Amino acid sequence: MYLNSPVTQFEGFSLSTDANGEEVETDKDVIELSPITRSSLLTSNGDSGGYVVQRGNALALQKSEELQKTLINHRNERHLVILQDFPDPDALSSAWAYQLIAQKYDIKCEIIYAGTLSHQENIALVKLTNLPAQRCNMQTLKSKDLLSYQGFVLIDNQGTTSQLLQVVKDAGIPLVVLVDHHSLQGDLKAEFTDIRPHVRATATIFTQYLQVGLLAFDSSISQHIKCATALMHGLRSDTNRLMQAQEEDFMAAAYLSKFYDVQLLNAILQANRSKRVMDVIERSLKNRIVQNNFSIAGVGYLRYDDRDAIPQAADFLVTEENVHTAVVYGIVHDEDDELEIVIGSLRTTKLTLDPDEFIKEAFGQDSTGRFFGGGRTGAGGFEIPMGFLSGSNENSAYAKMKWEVFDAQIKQKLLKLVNPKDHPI
Ligand SMILES: [Mn+2]
Repeated sequence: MYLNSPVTQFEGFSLSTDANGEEVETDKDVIELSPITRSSLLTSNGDSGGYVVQRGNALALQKSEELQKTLINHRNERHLVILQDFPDPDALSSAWAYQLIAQKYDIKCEIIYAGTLSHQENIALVKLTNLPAQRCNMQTLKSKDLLSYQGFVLIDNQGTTSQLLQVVKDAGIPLVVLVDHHSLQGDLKAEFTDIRPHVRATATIFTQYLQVGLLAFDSSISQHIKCATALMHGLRSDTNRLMQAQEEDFMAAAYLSKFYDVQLLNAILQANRSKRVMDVIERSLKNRIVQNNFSIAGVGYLRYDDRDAIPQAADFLVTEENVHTAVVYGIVHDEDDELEIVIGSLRTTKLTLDPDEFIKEAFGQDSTGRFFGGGRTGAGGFEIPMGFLSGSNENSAYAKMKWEVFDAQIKQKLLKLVNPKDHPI
């Protein structure tokens, strides 16, 4: 079943936040270490109800100390920080925070992604803050001197959404650090792992690392102000402007509020949509079918650079009355490589719908056992490579037929879950 019962959700929540006697023990384990300052996390919540925060923070503190040890072990190395092919603000800002932290341990990090920055806000974020992330496709990465990197790092992803993973694996580069808040996607082993699916944004996790002293932000350093602004943007965008934020996320936002630049954030948020994105949203409106409070829309073919129009269309469709979940998908084509891929986004406001389970159940796995997609609270996505059927779209009859087949198949798979009664197994 893809639906979590409200009870399960509640239990999941209380498990991660409940106070109990173990807390003291957890503290004891780590108290021996560390130059990390414990004060900012653990003493700020002495009032009633503070235990909820404390419990989460004991984990944050423990993880920060583990991360610090790992960084110390890797002093003077060079690492590749790999983001998903189409990085979002949460990934971009968290990677930047990681780079700044690692710098303190004389580790040089290059932040790379294989796809493109498609969302207008992401382009604005990178430009306005000088965020040090670089596009690097598979060819470019292969042509680098891969022996000069002693490790790679995955942030806000677990390798399943990056084409670059295989290249670094083939080159024998070890996975040093893995930090994410999506549900567990595979069996990648990292020297340091911090996967916390109950936290709403990776930016929250990195803000906690900063807060306990892995790097002290200084409001007289412009780079710190910009990174704090980026983290605030990442945190807001992964929590639906804090609407889905939990206490930990709010605490992180409160910390960032001491450093971030409101005007800069405003400038990032006011980036305008391109006409092509508006056209995709228009297509999604025209093509949508609404059944059982699900709105489903195929938008046909899109250019690679406009890929982010799909989640934006889903964001829009989910705002319709009597709709709690929207799924938008299209065929994205990369003109250079004749490569085509079906890309889809899900947005939901239904608390009991788990996007990760929904997408995994709807689309299943490929022949290697890898799921076509997954998700987190409120949002999910999927990518289905078209392989042999890619290209030849100059034959418009073929292109049309191809779209119709994929459109029909995706709808069938989704509607099986939307109207389970109509599709007895
Ligand atoms: Mn995220």
